[in-house]
Amino acid sequence: MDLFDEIERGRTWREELCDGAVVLRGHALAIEAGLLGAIDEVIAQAPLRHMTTPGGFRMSVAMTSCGRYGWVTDRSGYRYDAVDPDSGKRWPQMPGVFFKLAQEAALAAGFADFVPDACLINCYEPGARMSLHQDKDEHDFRQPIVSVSLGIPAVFQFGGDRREDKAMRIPLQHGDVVVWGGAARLRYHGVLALKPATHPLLGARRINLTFRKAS
Ligand code: MD3
Ligand code: FE
Repeated sequence: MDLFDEIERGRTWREELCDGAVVLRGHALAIEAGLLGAIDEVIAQAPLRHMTTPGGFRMSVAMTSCGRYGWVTDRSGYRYDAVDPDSGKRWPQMPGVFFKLAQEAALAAGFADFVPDACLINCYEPGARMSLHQDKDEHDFRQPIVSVSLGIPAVFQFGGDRREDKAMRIPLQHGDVVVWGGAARLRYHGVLALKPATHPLLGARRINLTFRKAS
């Protein structure tokens, strides 16, 4: 069954946030077991870690990556790197179930031929947050970013083109997939501190996958 059948049957639905940003509510639910198994396999090879920002702060979100490139931050700055600095090895391959979901979601939002080469895995525990930022480390901003939310709920902040612009608050739940492209691609965004909660499959954690074309 593909995405379009799922929408027709009412198991998932779409919400357009603005030009270029589409929420596919519940779209990852049908493959949650496959996603969680693949996440465990990636994390076994490239463990989640709390990285340090260039300013010297420890991030409250634990991260790892898979695919050709991973996103890293340390005292020297932010970058995509083909090598995991913790292991000195390449990042784990992007699982097929990840790639297929990202490509299909992008297509449903009008972005044909999305070929992600990086998947960042963010893990939040209650209290963890991500302050407003832009995603600008990729080469081609015509390529969208696809995000997949799993586990306990979060409130996503979707701002404007300037940090001071007022941000919309969008609740994101287990199974929600969002495609951020076009005019939305460079907007400021963040995640409010997570409230304590437990999810039947993930416990007191939220895992967010973001698919990017870094190169
Ligand atoms: C809107 N992650 O990893 S995903 C990030 O929930 C990041 O972990 C958040 O922001 C998280 O960089 C949000 C949703 C998201 C991702 C990229 C975007 C929204 C975006 C890029 C442009 C606009
Ligand atoms: Fe981001």
